[in-house]
Amino acid sequence: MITIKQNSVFLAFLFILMAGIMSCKENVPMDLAQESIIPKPVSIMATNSSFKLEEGLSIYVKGEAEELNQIGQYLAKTLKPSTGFEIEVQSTDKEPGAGNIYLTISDSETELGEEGYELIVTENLISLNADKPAGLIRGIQTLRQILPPKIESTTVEQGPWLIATGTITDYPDYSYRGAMLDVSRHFFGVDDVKRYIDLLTYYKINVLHLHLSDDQGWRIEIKSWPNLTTHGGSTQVGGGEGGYYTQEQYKDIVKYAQERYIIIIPEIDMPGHTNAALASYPELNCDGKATELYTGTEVGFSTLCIKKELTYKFVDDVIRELAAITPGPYIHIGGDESHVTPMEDYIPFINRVQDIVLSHNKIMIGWDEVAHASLKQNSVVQFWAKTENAIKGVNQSAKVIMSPAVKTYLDMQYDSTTTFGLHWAAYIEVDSAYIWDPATFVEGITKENILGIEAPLWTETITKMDEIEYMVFPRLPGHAEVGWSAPDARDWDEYKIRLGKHAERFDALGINYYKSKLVPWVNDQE
Ligand code: NGO
Repeated sequence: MITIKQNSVFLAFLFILMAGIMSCKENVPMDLAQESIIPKPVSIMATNSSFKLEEGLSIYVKGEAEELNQIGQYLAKTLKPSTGFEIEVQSTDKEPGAGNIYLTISDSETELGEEGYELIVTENLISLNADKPAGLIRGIQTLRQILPPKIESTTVEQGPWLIATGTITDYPDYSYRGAMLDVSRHFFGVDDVKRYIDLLTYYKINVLHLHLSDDQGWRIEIKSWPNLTTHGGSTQVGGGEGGYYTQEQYKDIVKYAQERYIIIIPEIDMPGHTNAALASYPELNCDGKATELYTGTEVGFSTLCIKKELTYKFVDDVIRELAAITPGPYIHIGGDESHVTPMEDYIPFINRVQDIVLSHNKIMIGWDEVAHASLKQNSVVQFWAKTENAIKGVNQSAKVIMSPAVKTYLDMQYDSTTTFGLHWAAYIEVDSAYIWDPATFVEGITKENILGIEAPLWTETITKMDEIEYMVFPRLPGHAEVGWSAPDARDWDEYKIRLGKHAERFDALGINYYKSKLVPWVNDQE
């Protein structure tokens, strides 16, 4: 039997409970550990409540540094279209009041490193802390991914903009996580490249390698050799009009990438894959005659004239001009498939080009064939086809970028029904692109030898942005996770569910993606 005293204790308890529920009616319970973040963070600690993003909030950055202010502006701009909020960015030296976002750089270095971050969401505040500015940009992508998918909408949407509370601590497994875009076989303008950069940013990729020259087109203005672009850039595969970037446009791309802490690596492919240059300047040919422009898709038929001194003046001019507008540390010199350059010419050519790259204070990267040459300290080998080449590189103490065609080539078709793309290396379904470990893929190449991974998109068959997106999504998020998250944290069966939930984000971002049957797409289940 319940006594009156017990009854009143019970009522008081009920009152406190109700008051509690009412006072935090805003703070809907949510579980941060259930959010689908790609790449998967190192650790998530959920505290099972929520923060609500509301009109009037500000982004506070600690200190006066212009770089932090810019990152604050980037976040404000990202949140604006869908929320409609005019978010002010203010500098401060103490923790801001409730309802705001607070970006800070640690006073001393921690385990977070170059790109790590700690995101702490409480009912009152979102704080994002990093050792370096790049970490804040990476953490902002996580913040975007734990907001409702419609946060990516380009038009104003209704909230509530709820975020689950807790702490995410995160940093990458590999420091180099790249994507490559071939703008030579088909040309893609500045706006397409910027969109590509935005999509890479969302998955914490930090390198965009641009394949700027090939047989079919020269795509970067070189002021001392103007015909390269006016003639060599005037067509593309299939005979379309091609195009090129002026140096000003290239600098604009570099700056856009830099604001997202992505480096641009320019590639001038040589001594093979050079028909566009050979067609633009007769004197670059051994016989002094210009070749015809080429709009087919064969490879391996062209070569610079190794024995002419002018060839090295040409290479030096090109690398000098490129190095001057490329703040990143690398220049890629191609070196692949030089089938008509005898090995006794190929080796001294690469050695000399390597010296030219070094003389302009850049680090040389080459496709795996360059390991036949004598690699200098710091030169990097990009493994794509031949394991024995990659091992030759490692034996010379070079670091390797892992781009095995059978796993990372984004131009490989998903299966035999895919409309665009090639399949010379493999059909690569979404699971196959995800299930591999760079550190065990090639016997004899271990994690210490590896700089990171890169997923190249060659564009012999790809003509527009929609087609780029179809080949890149949904494989790119998987490559991003292979580069960022440690192997023991990766599991296809768990990943495919997270990926399936990104469908709503792809839709909001307007991405044209391949709806693989292997993935449980959340927008199919509604
Ligand atoms: C190869 C070749 C490229 C092709 C690509 C097509 C490398 C490094 N060289 O990769 O010229 O476009 O395959 O998949």
